Amino acid sequence: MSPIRFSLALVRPPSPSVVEGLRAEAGPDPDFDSFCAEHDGYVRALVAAGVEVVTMAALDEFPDAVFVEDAALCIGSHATVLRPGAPTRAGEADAIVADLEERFATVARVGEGFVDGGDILVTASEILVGLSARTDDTGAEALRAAVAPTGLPVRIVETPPGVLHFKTDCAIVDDATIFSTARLAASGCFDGYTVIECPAGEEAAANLIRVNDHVLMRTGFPQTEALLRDRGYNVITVRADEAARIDGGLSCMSLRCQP
Ligand code: CIR
Repeated sequence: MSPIRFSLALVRPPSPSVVEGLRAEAGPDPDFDSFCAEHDGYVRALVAAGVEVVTMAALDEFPDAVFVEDAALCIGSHATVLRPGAPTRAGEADAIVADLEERFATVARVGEGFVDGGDILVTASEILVGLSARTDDTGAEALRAAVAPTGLPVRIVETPPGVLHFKTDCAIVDDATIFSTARLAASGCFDGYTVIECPAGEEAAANLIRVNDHVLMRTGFPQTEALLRDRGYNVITVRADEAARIDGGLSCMSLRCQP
């Protein structure tokens, strides 16, 4: 199963409550209208990369629900409903079940502990789960059981201290090539993979996504963009400044899949 080929992406538009989204450090609220405009641009980029985009209902009761990746994991025709680790996000799991059941042959659930989709990196050969403030051992072990039908082994690793999610700092860009910050790569968790290191000072660009023949990355990181273009990637830049105000990036705003 290819970790970079997708036919479908599920997204959830921001709702007005997104201005109350969680953030690790106090800072200005996102602007709702600008967030919507940026989300539209993100959807256009996904379409340009060749996926059909399904827009699920916005959820005003969950300010962070636009970050739909944290509530589920989709691999082939198997979906897994996760258990987001932030108390205000727990209900996003139940809210996504019907959308998954409509589209996937099998839907499993993580029944205990906590695991956010932002802490899960799927490669061609394994599923890496980064323990973090949102993902614990119990959740990671429950995920191991829930994804058994995919045949991919789960490897539990560490997320660097102070980094929200494992994928805040890395992304898969080819079957066995990872784009990673130096601080995450230094942990050795990508030994055996080819690693492209994120330029120092542009760590906020590391949460990019490979979608079919394109790499989608945030606008405003010229060294990263040049590095990826030099390596031959077709880069699409996407503005995501409002999501960044509440610690969101590109991977978390869609569930990319091939059901
Ligand atoms: C949160 O703190 O949960 C949201 N404000 C941001 C979630 C970003 N999700 C992700 O990187 N997977």
